[in-house]
Amino acid sequence: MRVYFSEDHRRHFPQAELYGGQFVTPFERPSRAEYVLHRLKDRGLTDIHAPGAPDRAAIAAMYDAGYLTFLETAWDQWKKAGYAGEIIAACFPARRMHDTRPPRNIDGQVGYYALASETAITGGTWDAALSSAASAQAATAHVLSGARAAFALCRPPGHHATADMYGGYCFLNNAALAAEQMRAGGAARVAILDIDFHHGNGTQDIFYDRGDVFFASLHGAPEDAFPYFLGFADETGKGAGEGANANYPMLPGTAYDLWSQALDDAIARIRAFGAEALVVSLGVDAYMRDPISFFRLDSPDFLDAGRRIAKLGLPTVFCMEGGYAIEEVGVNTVNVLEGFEAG
Ligand code: Q9C
Ligand code: ZN
Repeated sequence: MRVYFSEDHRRHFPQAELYGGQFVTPFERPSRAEYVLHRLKDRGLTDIHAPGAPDRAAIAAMYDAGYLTFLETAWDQWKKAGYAGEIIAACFPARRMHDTRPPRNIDGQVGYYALASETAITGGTWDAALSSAASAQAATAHVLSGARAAFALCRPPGHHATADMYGGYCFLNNAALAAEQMRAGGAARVAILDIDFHHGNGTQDIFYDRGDVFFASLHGAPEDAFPYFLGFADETGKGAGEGANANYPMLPGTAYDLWSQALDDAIARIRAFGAEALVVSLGVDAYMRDPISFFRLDSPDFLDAGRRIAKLGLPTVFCMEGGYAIEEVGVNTVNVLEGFEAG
């Protein structure tokens, strides 16, 4: 399986994540990608390519123009305001306040475009986010040209990003861009399967009223897990998208016996939907030793999950999402890919 990866991911490396009332070294850090890359090479998956330039038109078509301008200019604005630290959101348009009037002031803009405050923006964040999107786009182009599957080793991840909000370590929704590209490339119906521990709120939001893109997410129940305010089982889509959204919220301590039942159900739904192409949001934070998550999957379970996903028989793009048990991120991620190739 071909892999797309950009070294530019390193340009996003904030010093700070707001966690438990303290600033800590971000869980989402550059070494995550290095561990995945190392494991790929160890296992003989050495067909690794740099993605080339991102397709900016495809990004502009999916995204809010004000949001893209914000991401591109936020660091300069922040510096001009005289701030010494990294960009962290500290105010939000909360209930009964205006959430459709972007402020002129940079602090206001940050709160307006952020969905959470754990995610810092630095001088290299925008270029890194673009390079991550470029990997997803290149992997998708490769699959559209006839390959069975490709892996986009995206960093930063994407599935929490909506068309106009960043957060949860995400800025551009790589999997959503891949799915839309599959549609443009001729797949009448596309499915996105999100196995990251966290609900893919951004992906769900982008396609919620669309009947041509099915979204299924396996995740920690919103009552207990970030992003807290979306991902309930009764979110089934709206308008033309009614029935094209499937959430599988699960409780703390969920292990592979239950998780794999949800996976099988999601796979059956994708088959019934008639998807012609598949995008997998490949997070491995469902792992038992993940430091910020509460499922109990073990490394061999990821092999089995890959095998089950392969049974769909669809052209498939894998986009890297989360996974924070740093040293095991490589093994678990590549296990999904190897399971898929064996299945
Ligand atoms: N106390 C991804 O896996 N912080 N993002 C949660 C928990 C945000 C995860 C705080 C986690 C975001 C791509
Ligand atoms: Zn996650």
